[in-house]
Amino acid sequence: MSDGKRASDFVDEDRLWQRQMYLATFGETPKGGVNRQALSAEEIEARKVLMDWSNELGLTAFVDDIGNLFFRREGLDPGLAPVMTGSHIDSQPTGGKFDGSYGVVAAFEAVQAIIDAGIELQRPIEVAVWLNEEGSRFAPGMMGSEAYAGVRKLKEMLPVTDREGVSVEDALPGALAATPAATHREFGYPVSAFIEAHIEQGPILEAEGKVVGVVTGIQGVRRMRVRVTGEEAHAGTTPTAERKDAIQAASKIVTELYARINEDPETKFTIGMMNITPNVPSVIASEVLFSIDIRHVESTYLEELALRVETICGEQDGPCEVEVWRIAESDSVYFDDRMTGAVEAACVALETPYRRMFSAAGHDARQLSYICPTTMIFVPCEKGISHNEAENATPGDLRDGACVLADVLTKLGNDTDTGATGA
Ligand code: HGY
Ligand code: MN
Ligand code: MN
Repeated sequence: MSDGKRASDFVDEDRLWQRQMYLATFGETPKGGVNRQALSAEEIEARKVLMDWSNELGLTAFVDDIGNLFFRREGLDPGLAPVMTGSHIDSQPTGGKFDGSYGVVAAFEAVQAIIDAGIELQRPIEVAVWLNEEGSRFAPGMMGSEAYAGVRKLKEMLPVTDREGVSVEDALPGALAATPAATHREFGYPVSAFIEAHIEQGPILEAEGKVVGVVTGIQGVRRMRVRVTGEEAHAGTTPTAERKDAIQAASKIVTELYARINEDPETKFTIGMMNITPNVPSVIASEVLFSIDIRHVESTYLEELALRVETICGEQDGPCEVEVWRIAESDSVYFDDRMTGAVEAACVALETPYRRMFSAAGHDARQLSYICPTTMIFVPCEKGISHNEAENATPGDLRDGACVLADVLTKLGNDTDTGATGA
């Protein structure tokens, strides 16, 4: 290590910001946001940039069968499992410049700072880029980290199609072919610990004047679909009593759901997607398919809410058929105290104002927490806005998060006690 300097001393705010802004050009939207959905042409171009950054740093690239990318800096003891850090680069269709991509850019910055500081670590460090975290194109999301952690099988993911009928299986080869220098790796490659940097996607840090959130866990989620089936008929000639109007039936269900699921202000209940068939003015709708996304920190109560959705759907006694099913469900997870302690200690040493907090948004770190000690570092975003093209953050906050990350990676990278940090 160069005269006692820490890796954080070598974090370069401008370099980090330039990388962040350059990545945001892939899928950039006129309103200043990003539309870089999983396996899209924009995301494939961005993956090539990550390969270039990896080459510039002398890292070794790996890829697995779902397209997760791993960029590895060797450690002094090749027999030790790596410490991993990273996030996702896919976005929502009206996403922002920072959601996911910050965690990848901060990871590259932290590794570069460790290299620039002349720090050799016992463990390898790997930058992980998880495929399809968002699930906006191929639902449900988290495909990369779930395949890696063994939560869901690849064969369940490959048939999933987007709105144009393109499947993951159709789209994946293009992404894999774009990074030929990445060596193939099996799922479940051993990992000693995982830490993800991410914007908070909420208002707390900014409101409290804190720079870093030491994330202690992620709240649970239930992702569901409801299909209401009626019958297409003429808008002008069909008597009211004979109509099987899917929009009318779905509207009743939606009103009931908003009335009966939202009793606890801590519940986050969202109907974000609604597809109507045939969706033309003079035909009575034959089908309404809509999404349900429920979040709550109390897993037992969350399950109660999912059951309540199913009851409400079952109560519908009109002429339309109603189906409801679950596509993804996770309970709240709580991160390893040693990992949150390591982040907290780095914040104290750097005199970076921080607070411990729970994540209301979902992240790939959930899946990693099932297989190794895990935590996250949050940084503020303007007014907490995210999943919105106005998403914004400051170069200084991004730098401070990367400084904490660089020093935590240095600590974990020399933690060879496998009991302390997994493999
Ligand atoms: O849905 C989520 O919480 C994540 O941002 N995809
Ligand atoms: Mn994200
Ligand atoms: Mn997101």
